[in-house]
Order: sequence, then C-alpha cells, then structure tokens
Amino acid sequence: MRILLINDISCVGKCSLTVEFPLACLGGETVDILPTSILSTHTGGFKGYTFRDLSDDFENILAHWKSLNLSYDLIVSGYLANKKQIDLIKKIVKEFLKEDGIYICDPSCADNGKLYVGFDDEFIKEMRSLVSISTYTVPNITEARYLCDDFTSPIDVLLKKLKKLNTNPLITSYQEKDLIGTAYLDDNDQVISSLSQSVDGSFHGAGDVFLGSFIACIVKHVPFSKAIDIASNYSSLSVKETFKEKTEPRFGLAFEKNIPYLVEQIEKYRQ
Ligand code: PXL
Repeated sequence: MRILLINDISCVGKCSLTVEFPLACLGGETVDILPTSILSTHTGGFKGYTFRDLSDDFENILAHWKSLNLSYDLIVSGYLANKKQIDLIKKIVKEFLKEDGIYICDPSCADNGKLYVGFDDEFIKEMRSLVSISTYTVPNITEARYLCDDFTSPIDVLLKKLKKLNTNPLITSYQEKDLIGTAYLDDNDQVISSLSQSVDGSFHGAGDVFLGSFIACIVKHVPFSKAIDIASNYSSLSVKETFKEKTEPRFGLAFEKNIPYLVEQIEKYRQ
C-alpha cells in the first residue's frame, strides 16, 4: 500500500507533516510526502515566521513521479499555500489516486472561530469544490461552519450539510458541555460522537494528531468507528500530556509520549 500526504512543513510547532507523517507510518505502509510550503513555524501564535510557497516545484515533482509510474491507495491533503494549489490537488487526485483509492481532504484553514492568516471567503469557496471530490473530509468545527456558511446550527445539521457536498464528514474539536472529540453520521444519518473530557485552553495541532493516528488505524484495517475512537482518545491523551508538561500550546501537542498506547490499540483492533 502506498500513501501520499500533501501538507506543509512547519519546522517548529508540531503540526501538519511533522506530526502526520510519523503517525501515518505506524500503519506500517509506505508514506510519501508532498510539501505545499515550508514555514519556520506555523502561523498560529508566532510572529515573524518565514513562508516559502512550493507550488512552483509541483510540476517537476509530479512529472518525475509520473516517470516512476507512482500511484496511491490513499491521498490526504491538508494545509495549502494558496488558492491555486486547490486545482493542483484535484489534478494529483485525478492522476495519482488508484481507481478504488481513498482521498481524505482536511480543509485546513481555520480554528477557534477564525480563519488562519492568509485565508478568505474565496479560498473557502474553492475548498468546497475540493471537499466535494473527497471520500472523507475532516474539518474541525470552525472549518465545518465556514464550509457550510452556517455559524449557528447544531452538529447534526452541519454534518448533513457537509454530506450534501458528496463526502463523508468527520467533524473534529466538537465540544459538548465539558467534553470534546469527533462527530460523524452513521448509515442512518444519526450523529455518533466520540468524546473525552476537555482541557482548558486551545491546543495547536490537535487536528493533525487526530488525522495521523486515524490514517494509521485505517491502513491497519481497524473498523471505522473504532478507528475514530482510538484517534480521538489518542488526541485527547496528547492534549492532557501537553497540559501536564506545561509546554506552551503554540509549540504543539506532546504526541510522542503516548505512541506506545496508540500502537497497542491499533494492534488490538486491526483486522
Ligand atoms: O495545523 C494547522 C496548521 C497547519 N499549517 C500551518 C498553520 C496551521 C495553523 O495555524 O499555520 C502553516
């Protein structure tokens, strides 16, 4: 099995590829990467970060991959450097995803009620079209609200609206009283949620920890609902570890400590 992760490299701050890659590798299959950009840190909570857009390298990278006859069973896209990269991702999915392959779109562009620096409504509009070609989409609750242009409706309405975009939505960072986790629809369009006790504060990179561990689970054929439980629990443990270690949340989640737990859970439930 061959997996492609398309996301940025934030050198410091533990998000995107630096988190998604090591976790996805726990699935035990080949993981390739396509960096969309390189930043000295992520953009949430740091000033003066560097940012290099790698769009111009895509054409040559993809031409080389074509010459190697590469194709993918799973493609996952995340943080994009600009609106134009959305078309490039569509092209990659069309040309490199196997016929029965899975495409997961993380519409990484907002959190905590706000768009990230550099994103606007035009980007959201384009992102809807990318989401609509995905097998699964994994927005956090803020991204789900922007994608649906709905800032008030309850979770069931948001999930059904996202499903109309022709994809299977999993909404992360969904909060219910003092619980937080992931919500999705079952085959009968009933909301299923996988929640843990929330910790005060906003923890950067939690979506990437969820996604990386979810990838490892599905690559090992852990049943879907169990994969969501494991990835949600592991994200929650990583948040609690960060809180315990008292590191600044902008430096990312302490996801490393609980990797043995994640591996143990995957081995227990793999099929
Ligand atoms: O994890 C989200 C993310 C990814 N990549 C970059 C970011 C952010 C959130 O701020 O700035 C560059």
